[in-house]
Amino acid sequence: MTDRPDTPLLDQVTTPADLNQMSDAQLVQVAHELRAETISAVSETGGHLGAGLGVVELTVALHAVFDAPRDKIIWDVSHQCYPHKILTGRRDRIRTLRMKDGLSGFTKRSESPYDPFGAAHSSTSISAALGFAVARDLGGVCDTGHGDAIAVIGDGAMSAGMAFEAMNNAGHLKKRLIVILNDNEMSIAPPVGALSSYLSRLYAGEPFQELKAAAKGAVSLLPEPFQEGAKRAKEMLKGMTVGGTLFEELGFSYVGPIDGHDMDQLLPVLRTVRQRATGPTLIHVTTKKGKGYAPAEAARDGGHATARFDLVTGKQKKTPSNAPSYTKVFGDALLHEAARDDKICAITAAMPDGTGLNLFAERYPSRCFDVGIAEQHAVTFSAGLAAGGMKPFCALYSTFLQRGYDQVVHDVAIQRLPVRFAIDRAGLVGADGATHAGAFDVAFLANLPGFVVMAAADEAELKHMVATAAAHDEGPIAFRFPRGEGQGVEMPEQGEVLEIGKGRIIQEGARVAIVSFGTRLGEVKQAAEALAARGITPTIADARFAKPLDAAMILDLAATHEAMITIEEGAVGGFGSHVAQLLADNAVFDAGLKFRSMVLPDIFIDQSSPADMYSVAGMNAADIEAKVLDVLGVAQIKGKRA
Ligand SMILES: Cc1ncc(C[n+]2csc(CCOP(=O)(O)OP(=O)(O)O)c2C)c(N)n1
Repeated sequence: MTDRPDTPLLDQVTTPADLNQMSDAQLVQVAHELRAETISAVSETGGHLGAGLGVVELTVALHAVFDAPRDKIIWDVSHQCYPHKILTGRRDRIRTLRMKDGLSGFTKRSESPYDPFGAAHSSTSISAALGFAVARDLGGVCDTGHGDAIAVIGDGAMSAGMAFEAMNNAGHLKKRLIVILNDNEMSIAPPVGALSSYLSRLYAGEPFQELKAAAKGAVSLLPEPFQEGAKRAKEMLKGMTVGGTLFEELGFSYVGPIDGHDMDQLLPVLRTVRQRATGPTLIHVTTKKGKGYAPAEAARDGGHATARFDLVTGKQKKTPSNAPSYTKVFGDALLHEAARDDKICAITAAMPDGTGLNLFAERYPSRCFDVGIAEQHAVTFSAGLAAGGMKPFCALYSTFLQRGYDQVVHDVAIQRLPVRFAIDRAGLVGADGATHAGAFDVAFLANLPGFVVMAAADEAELKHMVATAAAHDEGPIAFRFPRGEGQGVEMPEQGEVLEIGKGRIIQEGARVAIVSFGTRLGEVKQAAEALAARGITPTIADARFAKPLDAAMILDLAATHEAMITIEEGAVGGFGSHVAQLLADNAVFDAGLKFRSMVLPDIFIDQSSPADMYSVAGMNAADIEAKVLDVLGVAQIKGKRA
């Protein structure tokens, strides 16, 4: 392990309490070593790099000044928590980040008492911290005791509605609560929106902390050396009108902006706030994403997320792929449709690259909208666009669409507005774990009257579904596709408009019909090959639609087979449940059809490779084969013979 960094001081830190004994100069050195250790670990594991590097000094300062786990440090999104994990007793496992049975890439209550609140979706930290603050004041009992509640939230996450809802409530409740706004002028992509411009204005030019604090009487929250300047500024300001910051208007004391890489600013400000804060206080810290690692600093996204990489060159170690990613296929297919129809527009919630809309944004900037981390708004904005005569494609990850669910029901479905939902990362996603699994969208969309819900079985099917969605003006329509590469199938020149509610037969067989919804079809085909060796040829169908179901096809298969198995990359309540309902309603079970539905198990599956997660879920080819044998009673007979 010779290429591990030399970290003599960090080696002495096993819990944050060890930092309390250190001088400020030593804390600077610890930060330096912590940065090196973080870079070294992520070069081995891959993961979120840039955000963590940006908060190294802040992490050390917070743990040196506050008393976790009694004080609750709540990291928003928590993709920046690796340095925090290293300081809080998890350094020995830091090189297992995001791996099976390893550390989660996010904070997780079950992992450590130093993670008082789990996250991964953004903008929840202020609400959670306020909850802790109120619980503390009402005498709530917490294993780790009660102290300060501190939310650390990025400028990107701060733009979401939830953050404002929480500040609105916090300003009203007036509880002691500390919010640290980590402003690196980056989201994953460059941040968008009026709040982002506002924050930039807050520190354009003058020594803002002195003026604003003076104007609002927050001088006492500044450490001594700053106070002098602030008093002078106050004198200067007499007779002038200075508006409060937005945060002050919401009832927070505002301190900042301060340089989040300068311990000489961080430590005294945090100490003073700790000593003197009475109500909600916001400390505005400016940082640089990817700080201290040149390749991350230079990257377009500040090194937001990375594969494993070479420490010296920064070059990422990715396995080359043969097929295009589903995301890329979607992005290209939408471009194709948009070239033919100028009413098509695209909406992303802060993920232009992740959703493949980056190309669309370049080609048709006036028809592409990055609305910031604001899924609820993205959905209703799309509904408005549809009502106004446009053809909006609202491109969200399955897991983030969850946040816009009422908008899907209330604004889109009830009004039967033709919003096209492109649902990426549908199914299990691997290293990001349970928080990012796209497990529920089929269940929560297919039960909505008038919704069309499709799943692509491969990348060619995805292209057809984009064309189908573009052509569908009668109401809402959604298509889902997984993370990762396609199957390598031949791509059609032009997407074909599919008949709504019509599945397709992939293979004619006998005795058992496997009806697949989505990309498990590949595993089903593999299972069929293995079954052929046993003389069993299942019929295979690709349902394409969970809503409306191809009732004729399914009932026909039920009538001509002794058993039926459905499979989908989703939780119970989705495609298989709708098929079961159809069969029950048509008295098919009365006639003795054997029916099994393969869905994700009723657990949240921890991070691992997607293939391994699917094996935990029992959804790989071998599991499908076993299910067929089981439903046909073959396994038992074999067992009896043995
Ligand atoms: C609800 C939700 N939508 C989208 C995301 C994807 N996402 C993860 S981090 C991130 C950017 C966060 O930016 P910021 O808060 O400024 O933190 P930074 O990464 O710049 O430190 C986004 C959009 C998410 N985690 N949660």
